[in-house]
Amino acid sequence: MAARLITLNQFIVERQKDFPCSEGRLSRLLADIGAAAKIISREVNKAGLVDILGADGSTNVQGEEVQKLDAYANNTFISFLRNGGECAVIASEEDEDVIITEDAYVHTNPKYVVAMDPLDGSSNIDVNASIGTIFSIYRRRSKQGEASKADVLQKGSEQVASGYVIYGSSTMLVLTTGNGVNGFTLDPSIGEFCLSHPKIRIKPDGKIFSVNEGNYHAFNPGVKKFIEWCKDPAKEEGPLKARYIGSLVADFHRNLLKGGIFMYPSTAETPNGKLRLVYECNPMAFIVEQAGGRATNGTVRIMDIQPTELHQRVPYAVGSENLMDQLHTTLGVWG
Ligand code: AHM
Ligand code: MG
Repeated sequence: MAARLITLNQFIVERQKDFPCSEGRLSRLLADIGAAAKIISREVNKAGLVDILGADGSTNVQGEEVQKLDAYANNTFISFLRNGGECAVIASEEDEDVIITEDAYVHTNPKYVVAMDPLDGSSNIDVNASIGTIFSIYRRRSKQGEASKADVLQKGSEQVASGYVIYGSSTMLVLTTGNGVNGFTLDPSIGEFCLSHPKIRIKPDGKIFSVNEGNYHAFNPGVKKFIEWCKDPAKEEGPLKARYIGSLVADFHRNLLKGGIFMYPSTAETPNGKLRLVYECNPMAFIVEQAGGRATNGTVRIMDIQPTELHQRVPYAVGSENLMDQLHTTLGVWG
């Protein structure tokens, strides 16, 4: 008998049964995110055929060139989240301030807020390498009609759900709602995300390290020492493999499935590293912890950091438990 096919929406509905008091509103929000991801996947797949590649000329709040697909992905997510009526506030990498979406839905009292990077790794778009969407869901804290930025500035440990979509050789959505991690692959023939990677666990011992070694000269001595440890052929397991795409979702996804560590450390010029706490580091941290791994800034668990700004950056290390232990032992700042 053929294995039972479970779509993302069926999976979400089945999980909802575990919470008898649930009103199904998170399920609807997750379904909206899945629907937006399918549309973006379609556009990403045909990006080389239509005039959607390359810069559209404007710059985002990080001072980076906005690619047309970035703007498309941002607009698509905002439109689905706004019209879905379950989201009170959206924070996006592409927008300087939060977008209050409850205005048209004050009567339904949306219960959630979403932080997202609609299209991460955008420098990879025009060379056809993998890119992704990252999202994070929190319960709103404000009263009905009073949604604000404060609703988004919550610690990662408060996340209700998080996930990412990788637009790779196939499109996959990886999701946690705090009860393990599951991966769904988009079957383009039926237009559905189908459960393909149930109960993902990250190996405690990984064999891959991922870091932009072009910045080696600027890393602090502890980070340099750890990189030398990774490459050391004399250790029992031999040297680790170096793999770096330069697209967080793709680097993270590979390490999640194969075991490894990803780092974007600080340098003297960039004391907070590059990656953004709220919509890049926290969602991935929730996933990796749910899969048995760890995520820190080298000193502190990422999900324990109180964000003070929407686009705040943090040094980031994420991956397999034993590699993270080795990193902290080398840096000398973790138990
Ligand atoms: P983006 O949000 O502007 O796309 O930048 C984030 C990306 C991550 O996907 C990736 O991990 C990192 O930037 C790579 O940076 P670098 O090219 O400095 O190694
Ligand atoms: Mg990004």
